[in-house]
Amino acid sequence: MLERMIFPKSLKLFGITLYRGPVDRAGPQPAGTMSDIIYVINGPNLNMLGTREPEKYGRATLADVEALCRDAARRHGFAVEFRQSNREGDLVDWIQEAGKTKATGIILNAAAYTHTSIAILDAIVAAQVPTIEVHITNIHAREEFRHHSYVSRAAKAVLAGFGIDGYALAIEGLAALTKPGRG
Ligand code: CA2
Repeated sequence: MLERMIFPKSLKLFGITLYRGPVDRAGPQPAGTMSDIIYVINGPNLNMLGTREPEKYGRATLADVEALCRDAARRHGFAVEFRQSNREGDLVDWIQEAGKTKATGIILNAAAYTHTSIAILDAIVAAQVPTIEVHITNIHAREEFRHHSYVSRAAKAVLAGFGIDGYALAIEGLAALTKPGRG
């Protein structure tokens, strides 16, 4: 309470409203402004990272991926909403949330839903938030059914095959893309 009085969330000075950032995580964003939040959204089975199939997905856990993302994001002044779910609808809800809160970007590893989900594609299109698709493995060097991605149709960029470093690289890319005057 006292903090809110000393450091208000917004301050109107000479007709200009200044917003303190990072603003309330995932809270509503004033009309027309972009938050400094990036959503890192992970799909089904990625909670098992580091516990099975290390030859394919490596030994790092999802907690390691989160730490990596927070580190990369901090370098660019982004706050991170890091999420994982095994349910398609959760991914859709979070993409919508990123749109409503005017997130700076979404880093999305939709895992197997990449190859099946028109619902996730529709959510990305509707959200109008730059979305970087990430895959730990090179999906094009794997089974035929992994070669097609619905997500790619709406993604600003795609990274596949860099292992978990792809997440950090995606955040670097997002920072470059969202610099004023770029796009
Ligand atoms: O390479 C990727 O990041 C994938 O998105 C991973 C998905 C796969 O369905 C996509 O084709 C490519 C699978 C995620 C499963 O993750 C596991 C991790 C450890 C152990 C078992 C599964």
